[in-house]
Amino acid sequence: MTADEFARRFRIAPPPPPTAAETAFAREMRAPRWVAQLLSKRDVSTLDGARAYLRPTQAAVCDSASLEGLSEIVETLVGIRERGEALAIHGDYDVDGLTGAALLRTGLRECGFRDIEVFIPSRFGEGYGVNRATVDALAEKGTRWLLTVDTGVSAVEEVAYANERGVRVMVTDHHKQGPVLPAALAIANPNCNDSRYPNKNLSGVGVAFKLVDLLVRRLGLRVDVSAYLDYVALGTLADVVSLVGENRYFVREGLKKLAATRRPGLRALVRESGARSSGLRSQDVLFRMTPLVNSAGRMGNPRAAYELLVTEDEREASRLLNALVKANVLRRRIENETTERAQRWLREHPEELERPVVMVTGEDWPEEVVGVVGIVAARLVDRIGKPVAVAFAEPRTGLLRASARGVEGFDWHAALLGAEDLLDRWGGHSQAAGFSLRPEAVPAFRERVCACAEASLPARAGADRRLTPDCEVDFDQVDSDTLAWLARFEPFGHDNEPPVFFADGVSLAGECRVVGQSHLKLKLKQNGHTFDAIAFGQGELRDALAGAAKPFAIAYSPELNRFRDKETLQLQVVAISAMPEKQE
Ligand SMILES: [Mn+2]
Repeated sequence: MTADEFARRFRIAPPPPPTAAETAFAREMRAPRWVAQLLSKRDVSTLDGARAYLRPTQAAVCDSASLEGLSEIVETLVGIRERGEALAIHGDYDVDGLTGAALLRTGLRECGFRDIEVFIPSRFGEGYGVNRATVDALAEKGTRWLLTVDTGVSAVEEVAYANERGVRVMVTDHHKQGPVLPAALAIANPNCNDSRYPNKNLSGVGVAFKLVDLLVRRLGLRVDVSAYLDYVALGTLADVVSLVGENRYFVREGLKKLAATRRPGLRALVRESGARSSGLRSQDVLFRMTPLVNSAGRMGNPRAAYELLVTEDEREASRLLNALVKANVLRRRIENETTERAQRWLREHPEELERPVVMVTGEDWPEEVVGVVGIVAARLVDRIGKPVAVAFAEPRTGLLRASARGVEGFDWHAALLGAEDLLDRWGGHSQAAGFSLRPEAVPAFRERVCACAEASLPARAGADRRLTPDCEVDFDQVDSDTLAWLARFEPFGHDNEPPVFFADGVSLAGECRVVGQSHLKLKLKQNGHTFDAIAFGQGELRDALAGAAKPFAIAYSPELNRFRDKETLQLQVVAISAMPEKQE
């Protein structure tokens, strides 16, 4: 690694010092100044606000009845229940859609529904959303009612077809609507244009929870709906929606429910995650549980994951979990192969990297890549720092099928909406979307999305990556109290990222060695205070650090390290800067 790379890779901008107001607020709260700084970043500047944020209660939860369309769905369901008619639930193959379907199935059964059938689409074949084949299957069986979760708001044609075949559709979804709404019996979706529901960040499983909550109230049943927050936490974290407002409460409570869940499948997942006995954290769910649940769908068998979520049998739970573990190993292999394919494509088309939006169009890729192109796009975004779409030619249809991931400042949903006339199918959010198009439409599509990016992204996006930690915290202020305060900000996730501290004038205090694949284990000191530290994936810095003549700055977060019953405070080093940038 050259000195130049060293400098480019680690640009740490010192965070602004606390303002007078923040310092005063910290004193009022009897908290360290960084706590006030973090709270003010989250728009909290009063004692009441701080209490509500650090210890969210039920008061954060919005009234389920205020979600438009939900009351109509509940009334229809009450009729279906009274008449004992068959009901089909249509979910999705990702964790949000799977937990949503599982929550609805379990919740409706607890409310006395007997005849429920659940559909989970496959990524392979028809792909995302309601399709005609499902409608046909229902019509032939004589099932007249279809309830969607995490999908449906863009199924205009499919719902029209269902109406033709005598199947009435009730939509619960959280995706942004298109220009036309489907002719469903009712649509409950906080992201419909005219919805005034305050939480636009509700996940698909969150909407399902609202439905069961309202239904339980309507039927006057004594059902503890909070028991369903285990599903809500899992789907909400996996969908990477904003963890603010009621979502923060749902995930915080839901993680407790998940840690103590009685559902055999969820218990097996928690065990497999290797979560600490002291409590399940969002990281355990995001990095260990959701990849497993997702792997089934990525490898073409989402049903196994759904069955795991709802099974009441311990033996079946461990059998299904094993299947998921195997699928996950396979997923990892295909993901690596596909990443290599995409990188090879980019080497062969270097001009593509010059564009503001990068689109890889793989030909002759095997269909199995369909489950991993989204992850590969995300990996490329990480490296390139620009919006990326990864597409491959689907042999069955001759269409290019793509998965897209974004960067801040670029909205894939808006870009796709602006290119809708060139697309076959599309859907998604601002940061993650999927679409398909005819190969001949690619040049025009490229131009359209690149123009969209040029209008919205700063000129040198991706070229200059810097890290601005949240607040400056010197080593002499780091102790077990720091960890206790940090824990109050959990659960971490989207829009509530784990705080990153800044410390300058840091130097090596002895140990500095590479452990595992490429991690750096080191001892750091600042003003006479010394800590053990770990820097994941930064092993290549060892020589540069060992030879560093001057102190350096770090971005870090303190954590408790447990090793053989021994607990020590160590620093997780996010980045090391040989030469921290002066503030501009
Ligand atoms: Mn979703």
